[in-house]
Amino acid sequence: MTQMIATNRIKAVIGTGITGLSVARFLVQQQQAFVLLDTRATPPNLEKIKAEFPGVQLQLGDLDLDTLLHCEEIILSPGISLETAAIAKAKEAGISVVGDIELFVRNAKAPIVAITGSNAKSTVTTLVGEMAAKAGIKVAVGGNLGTPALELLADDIELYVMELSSFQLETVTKLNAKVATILNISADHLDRYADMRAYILAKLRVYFGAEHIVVNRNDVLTHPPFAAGAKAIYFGGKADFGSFGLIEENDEAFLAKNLKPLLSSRELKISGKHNIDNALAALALGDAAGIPIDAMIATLKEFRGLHHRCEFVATKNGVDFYNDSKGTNIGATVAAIAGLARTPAQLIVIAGGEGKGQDFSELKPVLAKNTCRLVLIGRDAPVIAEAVKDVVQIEFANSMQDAINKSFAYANAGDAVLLSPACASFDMFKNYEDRGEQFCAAVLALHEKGGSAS
Ligand code: UMA
Ligand code: ADP
Repeated sequence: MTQMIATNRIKAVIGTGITGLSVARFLVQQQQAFVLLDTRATPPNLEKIKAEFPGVQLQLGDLDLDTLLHCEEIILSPGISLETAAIAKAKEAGISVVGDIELFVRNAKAPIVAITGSNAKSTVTTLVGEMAAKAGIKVAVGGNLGTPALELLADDIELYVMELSSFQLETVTKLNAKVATILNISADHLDRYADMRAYILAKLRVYFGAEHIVVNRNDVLTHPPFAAGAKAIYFGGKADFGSFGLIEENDEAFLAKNLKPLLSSRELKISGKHNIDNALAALALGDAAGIPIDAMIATLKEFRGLHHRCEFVATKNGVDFYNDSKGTNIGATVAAIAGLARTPAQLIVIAGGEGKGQDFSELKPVLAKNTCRLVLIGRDAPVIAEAVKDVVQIEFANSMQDAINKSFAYANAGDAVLLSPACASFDMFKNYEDRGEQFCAAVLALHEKGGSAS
């Protein structure tokens, strides 16, 4: 391998996370020489890399521009921005900079369903994957969801269902998806992008070369500024031709294709109005990808949602508890509150953590419209309180246990308690999963008022 990297056909793989590892393995299979770089002095997977790729040159710390300029192509991990000085300079000098998704697209032999958006990506990706599997299609599901794209490549796969982040889309030239969607857009990752425009432009790349595009009728930011011959299918809102929407009849809502009802929203196991949108999006994507309607309906009747996403935990003294720890930005928490509010009964929302510089006044309309009460935790609790104090009653709590105790004390039978932080978790917890697990454990251990622990 060391001799191979002396040639000018060398590639540079940047990042030793799970993406970088998957790229390195792929290049070994292709008998392609590469050098591996990571900007950190002690990055992850070092031992694994040394054992698995013993001859490969490893460069740690500040990226060496000279090395990059001597490579025919740079394969960048999603956690590193294209704006990083050495990468921007190499690009300017004419070196191709791509990501693992570009390599995946060049090598995938089956159609791709490509799913991005600020929220709901994992839920919809999983749903479409389960719909395809139910129909007997040999499907591979991954991307930002967990399994890196290149690890999914196999000759017998009939359909790829891919969750793609804006970071991954930045380095894609032409995705050529069979079906592509941006589910919704709200502020996120503004620590990486100069502004919302730059973030949205990255997301829009999902539509490049798509045969069908699935568009959220209620979110204009997801609409492509170009049509480029793709067939558009809408989801959300009232049922209509060319769309997957809702038919409301006597207090009941039916999910429909064009104007034909498919199933009642009451048959869904996932909670909240926003999950009806997610079900409609999955139907639209699956339909365009050729998944039979019957298999999709059967999946929707069984799918219980993913852990930590508006997940029902327990009822205590008539109070329902929901864990939405994955609600890590304002857009997610707005959807969770709107989806689960039960006015005139109260929705007590536990929020807070690391606020990532978001403008929390964007929570005001949904808090004002519904009967809510806020219990705030974490570092940015005072920032959130300052932004929304005019429209909602607020309490502070110093731990998850304290937040649950306070919420339970305020709640009456018929009310609900929702953990949907609108923030990152790292100030108090290992990650969002840890935060959700602590919430669930404390809820399950609650002593019912006037009864014994259950
Ligand atoms: N890093 C450096 N120097 C480097 C390379 C990476 O400091 O040279 C840092 C990055 O800034 C980042 C961390 O290392 O903080 C991980 O970056 P990475 O690109 O090596 O990440 P991977 O481990 O390969 O995981 C990536 C996705 N991570 C990111 O985009 C940050 C994973 O999404 C994804 O599951 C995986 O590829 C497989 O496709 C995670 C994520 O947080 C879940 N995604 C963001 C989100 O969902 O909001 C976009
Ligand atoms: P992602 O992979 O995009 O983070 P998830 O499916 O993991 O998406 O859901 C993350 C959070 O997004 C959920 O916990 C919920 O708060 C919120 N959410 C779910 N569906 C929607 C939707 N349709 N619109 C806005 N927010 C949503």
